Amino acid sequence: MSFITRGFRGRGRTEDAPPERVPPGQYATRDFPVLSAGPTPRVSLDEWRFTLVDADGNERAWDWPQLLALPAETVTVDIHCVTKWSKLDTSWTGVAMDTFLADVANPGSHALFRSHGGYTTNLPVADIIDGQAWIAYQYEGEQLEPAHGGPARLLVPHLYFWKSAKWVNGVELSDDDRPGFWESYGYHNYGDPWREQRYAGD
Ligand SMILES: Nc1nc2c(c(=O)[nH]1)N[C@H]1C(S)=C(S)[C@@H](COP(=O)(O)O)O[C@H]1N2
Ligand SMILES: [Mo]
Repeated sequence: MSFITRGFRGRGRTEDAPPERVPPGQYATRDFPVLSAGPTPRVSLDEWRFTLVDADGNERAWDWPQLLALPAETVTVDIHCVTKWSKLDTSWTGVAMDTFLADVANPGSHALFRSHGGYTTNLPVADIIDGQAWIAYQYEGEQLEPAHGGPARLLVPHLYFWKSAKWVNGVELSDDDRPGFWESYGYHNYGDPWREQRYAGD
C-alpha cells in the first residue's frame, strides 16, 4: 500500500521524467501553468489576422480561414519556462513558420513577434525556420484556450517559453535585432534553456 500519491509531490512535479530531457535548473511538471504579463485578450476569429512584414517592408496577412487552409503539422515537444517548470511531451497543431516564409524573398536576420495586448519577443530568423517554430492553434487536439494563447500562439520549444508569444498577431522581419518585452527587462536576448540563458549576461 502506498500513501505517496501524485498530490503529495506538490505542484504536479514528476520524479519520473528522464533527466536528460530536463534542462539545468528546471523541474518537470504535469501541470500547465498560465503565465501572462497582463489580462487575457479575447480575440474573435472574425478579427483574427497574422501579419508578416518582410525585411523589405512588404506586408502580407492571413485571416483565420486562410490560416486553417495552410498545411498543418502536429508536433510533440518539451517546453521550458524560465520560472523553472518544464513540461514534456506536449502536443500542438499549427502551421510551421517555414510555410509563412516560403514566398519571402528577404527575411532579414531577425524577427520581432507581436501579440494582441502589446507583448513582443525577438528571435533570430535562423531559429524560426527549418521546422523549429509554429503558429499553433490546437493543444492536445483541442482548440487552444485563451489563457494559453488562443486563438493562436507562437510555439518555439527549443527556447525558453517566453519566446512563444501568446495571442500572436504578427511578425516583423528585419536586419535589426530589437529586444522584445522580457528581453528589454533584463531577460536573456536568446534564451537557450540548455545553456541556462535566463538573464542578460548568463
Ligand atoms: N502575449 C504574451 N505571450 C506570452 C506571455 C505574455 O505575457 N504575453 N508570457 C510568456 C511566458 S513568460 C511564458 S512562460 C509563456 C507561458 O505560456 P502559458 O501561459 O501557456 O504557460 O507564454 C509566453 N508568451
Ligand atoms: Mo515564462
